[in-house]
Amino acid sequence: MPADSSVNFSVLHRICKLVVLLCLLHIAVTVVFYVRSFDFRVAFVQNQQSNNNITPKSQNNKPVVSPGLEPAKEEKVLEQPVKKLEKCPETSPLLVGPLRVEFNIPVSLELVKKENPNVQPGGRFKPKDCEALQKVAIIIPFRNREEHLKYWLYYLHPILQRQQLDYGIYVINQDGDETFNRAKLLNIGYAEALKEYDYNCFVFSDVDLIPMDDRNTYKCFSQPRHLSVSMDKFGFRLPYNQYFGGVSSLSKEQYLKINGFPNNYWGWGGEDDDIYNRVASKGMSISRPTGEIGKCRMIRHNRDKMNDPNPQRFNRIAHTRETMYKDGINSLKYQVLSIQKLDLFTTITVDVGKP
Ligand SMILES: [Mn+2]
Repeated sequence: MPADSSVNFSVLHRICKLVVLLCLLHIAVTVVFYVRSFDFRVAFVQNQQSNNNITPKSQNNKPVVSPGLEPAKEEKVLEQPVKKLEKCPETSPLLVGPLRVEFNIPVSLELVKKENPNVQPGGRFKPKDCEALQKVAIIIPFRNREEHLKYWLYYLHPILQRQQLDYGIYVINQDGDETFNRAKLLNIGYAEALKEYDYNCFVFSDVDLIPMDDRNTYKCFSQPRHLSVSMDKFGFRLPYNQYFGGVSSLSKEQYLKINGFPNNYWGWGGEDDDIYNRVASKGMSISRPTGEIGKCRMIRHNRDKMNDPNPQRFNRIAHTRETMYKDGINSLKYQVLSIQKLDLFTTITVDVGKP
C-alpha cells in the first residue's frame, strides 16, 4: 500500500469521528430541549388550574409569548393583562347591522335583566376585554312612560354593549303635573351624571326612539351628532335640514361650548331648534349617520298631558343668539327629590319648577 493512501485513510477516519460526535451532540441538545418543554407543559397546566379567575384570552396568549420561562416568572406575566386592557377598536367587531324592532310583544324588566346579565346596578356597563374609547352618559327625559322605557331598555342595552361603550343610563323623571320641560331635564341629566362618573360624552335620547341598526353608534364625534336621522314617523326622512330632535350626542366640550341647553322651553317643541341654533352660532356643524344606518322607530303614542305645543317657541328660537349665554347650564336651578339605582338604569326624580 503506498504511503499516500494511508494518509487518505487517516483523514477519512478523523472526519467520520467528527460526524459521529456532531450527531451525538445534536441528539443531546434535542433531548435537553424535549425534557425542558415537557417540564414547562406540566407547569402550565398547574398554572391554569390555580388561576381560574384570569380571562381566557390571557391564558391562551401567554405561553406563546414566552415558552422558555420558569413557572414562577410565568405567573407574574399572566397577571398583567388584568390591570391594563388594550383600547377597543374604532369599529366594534360585535356589530350585526340592521335589526328587527317591534312593539307588539310586551317586555318585562325581569326579562331585560335576564337577557343582560353583564349590566351593573344603575344601568352601568363597560367592556371586559378592552378599554372603551368613550365614557357615555345616556340621558332620557321622562314622565309617565314606563311602557316605553321597558322597550327602550330591552332594545338598547344589547346594542350599547355590542358597541363596546363604557356607559350609564340616566332617566331624568320630572316630578309633579306641571308643564313638561325636556331641555331642562337634559341639562339636569348632564349635571347629575357628571357627579357620578367622569363621562366625556352625552347622548340625549327620547324614551320612545329605538335605532334599527347597531352601526348607529351612541357615542360622540368631532361635531355634535344627530343620531335619529330617519324616523319611521317622518317616512324615514329628515323632516328638515336643521332638525336636531329625538336622539343627539355632544361631547362634554361641545356641550359646554354652547352653554348647554335652554331651561325656559316649557311644553312641546322648539327646544331642539334652540339647541341647533346654539351649535350653529358657535361655528359647529351637525354630524349624521347615513339614512340607512340612521333608521329608527318611534313607539306610537298620544300627546302627553301637560305637554301641549309651546306657543312662545317661535319667538324664543328667533333670539337664541342673544339668550344662550344667560340661559343654559350656567343658570340651571333644580331640586333632586330622589336617586334610585335600579338594575337596568338610574332614575333621578327632580323638581324643575314651573313656567
Ligand atoms: Mn314621541
